[in-house]
Amino acid sequence: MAEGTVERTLVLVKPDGVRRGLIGEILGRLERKQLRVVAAKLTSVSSVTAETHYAEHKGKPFYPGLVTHITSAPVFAVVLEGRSAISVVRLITGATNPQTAAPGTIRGDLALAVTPNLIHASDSPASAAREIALFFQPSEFSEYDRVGSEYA
Ligand code: IDP
Ligand code: MG
Repeated sequence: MAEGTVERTLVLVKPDGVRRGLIGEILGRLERKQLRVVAAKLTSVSSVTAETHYAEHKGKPFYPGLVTHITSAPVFAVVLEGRSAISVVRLITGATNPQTAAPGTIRGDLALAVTPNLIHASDSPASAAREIALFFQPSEFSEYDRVGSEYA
């Protein structure tokens, strides 16, 4: 079986996760999977950034509430790197609706409502590239040797 291409993906701990004090819990799960944090910051999302980030959902009934939520308090934005990082992070995140997300996933274990579902995770290489560029400048990335990286 192929080992998987090394990818980068954007994770946002959404305002509900920040306000509930779950940044560490959420990032801990992703770090223990051996994903590498290559950029990270606590940041407020402007309305313009929110509308750009969620452009694909414009016009849907939940869109206004989604923009209101993501701009309601800071998010913790992280770029994670690793083999098949995009699909691996989506699996650990769980289904969009926390009420049906599998136990063992972040949403399945820790959330209940749909809009405040703790975490955003890029869903494809194209989305990841677009979203990473929306939240981070090239100068915000760091390179380092992670202990145990020979097993990741
Ligand atoms: P995803 O975050 O699992 O990729 P998307 O379909 O891309 O899910 O939707 C983006 C976000 O919009 C969700 O994470 C959730 O916060 C919100 N959302 C999606 N569908 C609904 C809905 O039916 N009701 C309320 N909020 C929703
Ligand atoms: Mg999505």
